[in-house]
Formats: sequence, C-alpha cells, structure tokens
Amino acid sequence: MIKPRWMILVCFSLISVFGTGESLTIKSSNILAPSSAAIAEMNKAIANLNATFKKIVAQRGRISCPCNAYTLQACNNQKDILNRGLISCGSQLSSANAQRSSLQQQVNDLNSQLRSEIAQRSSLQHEVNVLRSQCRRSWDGGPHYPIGWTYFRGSIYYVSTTTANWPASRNYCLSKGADLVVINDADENNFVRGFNRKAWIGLYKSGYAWRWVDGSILSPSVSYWAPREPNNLRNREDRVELKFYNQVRSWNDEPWTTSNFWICEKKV
Ligand code: 2F8
Ligand code: CA
Repeated sequence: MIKPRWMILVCFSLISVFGTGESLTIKSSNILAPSSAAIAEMNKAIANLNATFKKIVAQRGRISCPCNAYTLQACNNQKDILNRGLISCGSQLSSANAQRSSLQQQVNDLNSQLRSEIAQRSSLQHEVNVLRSQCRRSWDGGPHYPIGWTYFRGSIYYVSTTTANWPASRNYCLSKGADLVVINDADENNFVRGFNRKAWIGLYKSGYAWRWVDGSILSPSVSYWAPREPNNLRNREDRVELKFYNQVRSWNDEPWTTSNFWICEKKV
C-alpha cells in the first residue's frame, strides 16, 4: 500500500507535467513547415502523455484508503487530485492527437503540392526543350532572311543603299543568288513602289520587245509605264527604272549607264 504522503509527492510530480502544457506546444515554424521531425516530436509527446496517463491510473489503483475518517478524507482528496490529473492528461492527449493529425495533413498536402510542382516543372522543361530545338532548327535551316531583305509573297527583296548602272546592279543581285526584281502583277508593283526609291528593275529591251530577267516577255496587261513612256529618248533607252514610286504608272525607260539604286528579288 502506498502511503498518502508518498501519494502527494507522486501526484504533485505528475501534475507538474501537465501544468503549463509547454511540452505539447508545437513551434510555429514546425506548423508552418511541418516536417517528419515535427511529427516525430508530436509522437514523442503523445507517447509521454500515454505513459503518464497509465502511471496515474496505476497509482490510483494502488491507493487503499484506511477506515479512519480523517485519513480517509485526505486519501479521497489525493484521489480527486489524481482524477483531475487524469482528466487533464486525457484532454492534452486529444489535443496532441488533433495537432498531430493536422500536421500529418499539412505534410500530406505539401507532399502532393511538391509532386504536382515536380510534374509541372518536368512539363515546362519539356516545353523549353521543344522550343530550343525549334529555334535551333529555324536558325540552322529554317526560313531566316538576311538583314536588309524583306519577305513578300514567296520572295525576299533587297533595295540597294548605293547606286550603279543597270548591269552592275544586276551583277550585285546575281552575286546574292537573286536577280533584279521581276514584277508579275499590280500587287507586286505596289509592294516595290513601297520602297520609295527610284531604282532599277529587271526589265530590258530585247530586240523590239521588253523582256524580264527571268526570260519572260513583258505582258501589256501587266505593265505600269508612266505617261508618255517608254519614249526611248535620244534612241538610247534600253533599261527600265521604277521612277514615279508615288503612282501606279511608275516605270520609265533609261540608258543602261544611268546610276540608280536597284531592287533585287530572290524566291524563297
Ligand atoms: O533622263 C532621261 C529621262 O528624261 C526625262 O525625264 C526627266 C524623260 N521624260 C520625258 O520626256 C517626259 C524620260 O523619258 C527620260 O528617260
Ligand atoms: Ca524614258
């Protein structure tokens, strides 16, 4: 049988365990970012509480109260203290269990968030790789045009920044794998007029006809001579310039020796 004096000591030491509840307090840093260490800490606290609970129950079972009315009262008081300890211990246990569940939930949530972010990163990485390879392909062999060349309807066009006679102009274009521009319709004529330059085009006199540099004969329905042109002034005008770029009827015949800007065209 345990003496009431010892009981009081045992009870006070047990109650001091429950007094402030500090041993159960979870650091806010752990709650914000729960880790397996935080869960382990909770499990330890819960195990301690369970052990304490069992100890109190065992101590209470071992109390055997004497018949003396005075000591009986003291003994019952100790029993009350132990019972209150049990109640406090039980409620702290449930609170610790609830905190552990909440922490576990946070760990689960964070893990699933992590998994989803890893999957998202992998998908983005894949996208980056695809774009990189597309860029590389485009840079290596895709449709990229040299600086100064402008794309229009399947061709690229270049307007010179210096001037030269007609054959020298044509040679420049040929050296670039292009030729002087061949104007096939009104849209293309309007496009080249948009360069706002008096410039050589790929049209020249061939016998009595006008011929494009691609070998085709000028069609009267697709010609844009300026009024009163071609006039073959002084009987020496055998090449064509786009002269009046502000108007649809913009062409003029000129001697090949005239120094002009020029327009190259290259099919792409
Ligand atoms: O330089 C030749 C050029 O001279 C004139 O234009 C300034 C002629 N224009 C007219 O006669 C209306 C062009 O036909 C000629 O090519
Ligand atoms: Ca003329």
